[in-house]
Amino acid sequence: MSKAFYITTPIYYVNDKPHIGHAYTTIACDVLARFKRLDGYEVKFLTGTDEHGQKVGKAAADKGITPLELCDANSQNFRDLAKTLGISNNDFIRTTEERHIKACQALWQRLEQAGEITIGKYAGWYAVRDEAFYDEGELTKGPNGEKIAPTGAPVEWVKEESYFFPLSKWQQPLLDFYDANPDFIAPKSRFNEIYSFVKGGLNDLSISRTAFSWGVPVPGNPKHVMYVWIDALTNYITSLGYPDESGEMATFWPKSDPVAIHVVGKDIIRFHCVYWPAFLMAAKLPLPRRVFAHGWWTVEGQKMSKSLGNAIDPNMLVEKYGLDQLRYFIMREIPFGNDGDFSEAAIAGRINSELANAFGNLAQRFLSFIGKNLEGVLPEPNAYTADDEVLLKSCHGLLDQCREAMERQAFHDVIEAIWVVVRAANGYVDVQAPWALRKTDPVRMNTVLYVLAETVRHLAILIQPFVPTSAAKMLDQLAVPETARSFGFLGEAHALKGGIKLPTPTGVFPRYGDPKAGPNPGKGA
Ligand code: ME8
Repeated sequence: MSKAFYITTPIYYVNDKPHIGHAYTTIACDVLARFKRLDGYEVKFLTGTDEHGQKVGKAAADKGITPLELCDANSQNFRDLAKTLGISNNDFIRTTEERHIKACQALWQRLEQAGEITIGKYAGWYAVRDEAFYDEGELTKGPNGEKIAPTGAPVEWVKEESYFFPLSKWQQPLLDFYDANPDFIAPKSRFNEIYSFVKGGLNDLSISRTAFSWGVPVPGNPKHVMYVWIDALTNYITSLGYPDESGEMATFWPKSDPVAIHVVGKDIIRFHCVYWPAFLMAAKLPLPRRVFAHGWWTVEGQKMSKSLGNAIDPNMLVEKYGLDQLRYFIMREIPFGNDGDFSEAAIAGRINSELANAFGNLAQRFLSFIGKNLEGVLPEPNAYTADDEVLLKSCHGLLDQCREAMERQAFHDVIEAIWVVVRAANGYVDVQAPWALRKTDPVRMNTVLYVLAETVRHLAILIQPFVPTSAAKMLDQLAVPETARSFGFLGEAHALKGGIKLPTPTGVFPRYGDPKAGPNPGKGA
């Protein structure tokens, strides 16, 4: 039976244009999904758009269109982005879909039947921009003396009939759960942040609104629509077919040994690490395995904002630098979990030093040498020297290292482990100098070229999740069949056969020119 793995991005609000921040989360999830598939898992990968709430209602009204018209247009931008980024999601959910409304209402009824929903009156502060409630004590004064939320969003006093979820009652069960599952929230700093937040006490949560109607109607009382976060979080099980608990629910949301990982930005951890597990516990449904909250990108040292107009369009980056180049950079530049800064100088630098010079050249040099001098035939190896054994051993040990880092969602560590071998292989070329051996010791030259080919085969197989198109080109050039590119083919048992004919090599990772003036190197790369 195959192992299951479920990976989700947040569902993005449709009132924003997709930018580098959204691309980041989605690419990270795609890398994980691809890694797990190559490692033999049955993977479900979900992304989508969050389409209800007061914010969307208001934005549509401002434009003079219906909320659904706004959602249709803007949801498509996220779907198109996923395509541009080469994302391998198996489902794209929209919260306005019938299947989702059905799932939300089923979850609501289940909570109601469990005695977890009561009706009362809500009076308090609400920030439409954040779609979040705030306590008086959390508010500060804005520039004009008005009250603002900790995020800087304006708040309004809301007083209306509302349904409530008794979140306070779940304080201790949540703390017990965190204690028993210290890996539920990653990285550790976020775990600590949530733990102390919950320890500080929880207020019951208003979970319905009557002031607007753009939402999922509360079953039996359609004057109310559900609070947008109860609606949004439910998407993770809607996609699995909930309320039907067989099928994908049984596979990807199992009763024990959870397999789901939610990757989110650090801005929305409270919703994912406090509300979501509390709703699930109250509904007596299983919990996901982990919420990983990554850090925040700034751009050229500045926070991205609508007013500054500095949000970076990922489509532009793909056009300018190439898709794999962007995917590699974004996963390499900052340790996953930390904040980071996006700069064009940094992406150009990594493309040239790491992809073009280090990895691209490693493959290109020996492949064109074989093409020119050996009629493109991969030579048979002879007896291995200690240097050969060391390099091959480091290749054979890579999968375990990558797996271990991937279990922690430490993408940067996976890349670094691969690059340790890239650097070792370049050092090996310098020491062995195969080009000089052609005249002096062709037998030894054959072995060196073979060891390099076998090394690049390992590196290219393992780097596929990050740079799928380029890795595929590299594997094509080594004549590795498409059916022999999963992690099961790593190691000696599936080593390349000497004597095979290799296709004419072409460069896989071109250099990027002057970032301001240069031609696009990534095109077609
Ligand atoms: O919060 N740096 O949607 P959203 C890194 N609909 N990541 C960033 C980023 C940045 N500067 N800006 C955005 C919502 N992100 C809800 C989610 S889930 C049930 C509902 C990414 O459109 C990051 O993943 O505001 C963040 O959590 C997400 O976009 C917020 O997307």
